[in-house]
Amino acid sequence: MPFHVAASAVVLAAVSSAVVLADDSTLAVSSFSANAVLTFDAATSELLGSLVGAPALGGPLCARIGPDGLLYVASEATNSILRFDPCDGAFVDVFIGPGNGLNGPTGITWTASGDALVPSFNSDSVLRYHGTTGAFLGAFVTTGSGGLNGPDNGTIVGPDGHLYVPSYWQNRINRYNGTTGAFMGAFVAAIGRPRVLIFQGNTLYVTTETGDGVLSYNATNGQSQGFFVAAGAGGLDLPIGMAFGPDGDLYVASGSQHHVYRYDGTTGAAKGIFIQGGTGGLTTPAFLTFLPPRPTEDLDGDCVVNGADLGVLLGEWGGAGTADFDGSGTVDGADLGRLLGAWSVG
Ligand SMILES: [Ca+2]
Ligand SMILES: [Ca+2]
Ligand SMILES: [Ca+2]
Repeated sequence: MPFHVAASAVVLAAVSSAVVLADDSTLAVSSFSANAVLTFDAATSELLGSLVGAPALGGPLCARIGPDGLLYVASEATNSILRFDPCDGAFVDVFIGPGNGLNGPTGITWTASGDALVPSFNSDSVLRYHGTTGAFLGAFVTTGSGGLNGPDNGTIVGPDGHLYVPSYWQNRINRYNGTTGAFMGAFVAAIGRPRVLIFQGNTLYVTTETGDGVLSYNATNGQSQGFFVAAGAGGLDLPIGMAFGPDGDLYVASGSQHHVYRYDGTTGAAKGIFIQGGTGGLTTPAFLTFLPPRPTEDLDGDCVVNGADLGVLLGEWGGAGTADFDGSGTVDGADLGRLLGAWSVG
């Protein structure tokens, strides 16, 4: 389990230098053709390992942190939505299994009321599931509504609460009512093979496979703002996965070259290849997700905040130490309160 080994190495480093924990972010990359979700150090791009233990991971597309803090992975080839612990990469459970309406699930997103919505690529619909139990609640967007054809992995509930669906074969981004699922019209009427959508500020960013770049739109009215990452910038071809990093840069993955490229998050200017295609078997990087750093209250780095961490804190009581969460210079009751507040996280 290489992911665990790498995580332990980070912890050992943290013991000698508490600063290491502050830059502990991980980039998860769904490697569609390798049937794996690989993890990389977000600062150095070093390969850490992969999500482990899933019984049936095939053709992973969207991998998104859910309302419960777990990592949800759409496993298209096995008609499943799987859950993983984003801290140690361990498999948690099958949240939605085959036979619940799924026919090529590409993504997952959540309504304001907490239901999970899953685009089903081959049935041209978006299905609704109970957000806690995963129970199938029927079609949210019915088959072919608004001409939907190939709802893809960037499907997401936008800042206005409505559902935005990249309709792959239709070359369009459709909008559906976030409460009823009713078609509201094409938000973007013409875009070549749209894949991943990101709302940031008042801008909608979209990877376009055939456009070889990242297009940008006014997030309120869909008005085009042109290319943010120009066609072919830095060598980019067939972009699919995309995410903004904690450093503010935009990371964009090429489905044909298998690289993860890096672009200035403000100007869109190319900054080179961040992860080389083939690293750790990386092929067809279809989705990028930056995972939250491990909670600082997890002092021993085992991804659980429990008595072991309390023991570390008590051992430092009254002095300086890694348990001085608030930086007051002393490990005391305020730090204890924080640890107890984070208890059993992981
Ligand atoms: Ca279709
Ligand atoms: Ca711990
Ligand atoms: Ca303190």
